Amino acid sequence: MNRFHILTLFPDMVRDGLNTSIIGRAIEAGHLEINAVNIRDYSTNKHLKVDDYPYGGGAGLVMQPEPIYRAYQDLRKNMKKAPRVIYLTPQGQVFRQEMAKELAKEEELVFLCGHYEGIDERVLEEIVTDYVSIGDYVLTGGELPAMVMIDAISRLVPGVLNNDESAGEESFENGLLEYPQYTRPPVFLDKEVPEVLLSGHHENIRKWRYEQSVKRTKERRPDLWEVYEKEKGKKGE
Ligand code: 6GU
Repeated sequence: MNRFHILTLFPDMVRDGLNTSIIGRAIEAGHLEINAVNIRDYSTNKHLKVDDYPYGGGAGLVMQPEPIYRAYQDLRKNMKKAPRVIYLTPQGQVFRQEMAKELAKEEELVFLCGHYEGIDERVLEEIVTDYVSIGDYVLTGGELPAMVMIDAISRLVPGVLNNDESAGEESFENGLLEYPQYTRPPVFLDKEVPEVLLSGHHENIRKWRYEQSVKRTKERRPDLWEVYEKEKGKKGE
């Protein structure tokens, strides 16, 4: 069982976004738990204010440290050890499958979602263990990145995917992009399904799929292909 705590000003967005399809089913089955915490609930301001103008001037508002710190402490008191706290920021390390695998081993994770022009640095220094970005572009908040990470991590948690879903052959599992897939009908817009897939010859199918993976990776992700070739060299293949 994995428990995800999300500190956010938009808890409904995270709850609704993760309550569907495979992740929703896994929550229902008790493999995952999503605890979306509203940072605003920890404001002591009479207007429930959680942000203020940046010292030194500049555009936008900065999230204040106290409500976030109180929300974190409230979580922490129910945990045996200090959890990893992931702050979603374009200034973080870029999220990859390897990191998803590593984080899937953690029983509990805390995601801190910022908004506006960011969060007061002092609370980040105090509680954040990992700064993570989901790619080189700027989003309006950390909620979508947190949901992206939770989806990628969850499907690696035992029991979340069923046998049909968890092939382990998908893109990045072997460093190559996945081969093309086909289903019925056998002919669509005059295009036939590749004959080898109808042959029942498992070894030929395996070889064809590998070749397609290589071709696709070279064409679409030459950067990944370069890494794959280097790794092959190291393994002496
Ligand atoms: Cl994690 N947060 C925001 N606000 N923008 C991003 C991001 C994260 N990753 C890429 N862009």
